[in-house]
Amino acid sequence: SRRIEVVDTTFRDGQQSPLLFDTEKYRFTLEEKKLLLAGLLELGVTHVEFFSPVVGMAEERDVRELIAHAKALTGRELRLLAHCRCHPDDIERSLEVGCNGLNLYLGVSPLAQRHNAQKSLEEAVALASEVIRSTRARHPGLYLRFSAEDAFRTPKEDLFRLYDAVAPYVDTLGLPDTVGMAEPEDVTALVCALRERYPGVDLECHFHNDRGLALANVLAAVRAGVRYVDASIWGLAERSGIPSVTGVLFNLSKRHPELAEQYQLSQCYPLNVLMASILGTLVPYTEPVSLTNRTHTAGVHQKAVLNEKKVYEAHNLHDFGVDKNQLLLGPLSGWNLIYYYLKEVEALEISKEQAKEIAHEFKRRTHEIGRSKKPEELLLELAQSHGIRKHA
Ligand code: HCA
Repeated sequence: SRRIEVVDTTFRDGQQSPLLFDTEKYRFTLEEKKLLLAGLLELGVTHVEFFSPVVGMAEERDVRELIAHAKALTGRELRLLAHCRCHPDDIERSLEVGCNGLNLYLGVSPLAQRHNAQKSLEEAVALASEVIRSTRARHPGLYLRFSAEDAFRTPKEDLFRLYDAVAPYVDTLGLPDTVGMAEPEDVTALVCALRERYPGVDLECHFHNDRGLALANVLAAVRAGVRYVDASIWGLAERSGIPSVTGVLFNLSKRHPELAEQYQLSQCYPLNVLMASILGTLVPYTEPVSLTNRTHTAGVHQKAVLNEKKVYEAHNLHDFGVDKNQLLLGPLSGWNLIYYYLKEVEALEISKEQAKEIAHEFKRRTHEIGRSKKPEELLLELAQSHGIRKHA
């Protein structure tokens, strides 16, 4: 049966993320890339996309080194892909540095044609099909994918015109939502149309998150029959990015339990933490596989979770490597957490009645929290003023 594969593009679209500028990093160092690559391979990712070497000398050197590093780290078969224009130079240099597959692209949406390709539809179709046909002739076994950039703003007849011309020579047709236009229903419709028209060709999706719909669109695409899903660590990519590798695996594995055999899902959270340590920021709070999703702040939630985690933790994040949860002591906490905190964490001899009294005062004085005190300091101060002592 069709095996779903994540295609990681942290080293390509990921390096186009504005977050690399916000953090004044601009690009990952080779050492950082090696660490990230090792993390991806440990998770079981086998498809990794790089810039084509024509992007610059530093990237060219890194791609060479990373390909050697990847082969040294694992005996598994890897698809090491170069993101390439339909340009013979890009193609030859990508193969020369050791890539064993090409992710080719060209846009024929009215805007892309006018501003990028500066070619008529017929010229663009002729260029793509000629370059891809001759690449296939020269490299019969090479993995070739072709994407029509901005597919969702391309009139369907133009998209078909282009894909009809290249489909005989490629393994996979890509479906990029370059500027985050699509809704899940649009995705379903286009994937179904492409599957019907090109039954022998695999499909790949590359969805940008401008509307916050990228992950929902991935779910729709896979349900409709897409095989390859582009993602990156944290979803880093141009503008607001694409789906994160771990968010994709976390969500897809609900309907596709076989992914738990294909991937080491417990490596998801460590991979997100690795990126956090490289960027020097926290794992984003919008990331599904995060400690944030096992953190509780409201008194009602904290009380319930103290007795039964499942009440407010519906997903088994433990399997994805988030092996603890946390209840944050703060202005919204009630006596249950205060009792738990003073008794279990601070090892104080305290009754439930005392905890309720302290909780009452704690609530009254929450305006001090964050100004002059941390919640823990205020609570210990109150416990002391109630004469509460450590266990003997
Ligand atoms: C871009 C290119 C791309 C490529 C997607 C693909 C896009 O930066 O414009 O190769 O499938 O989103 O169209 O990232």
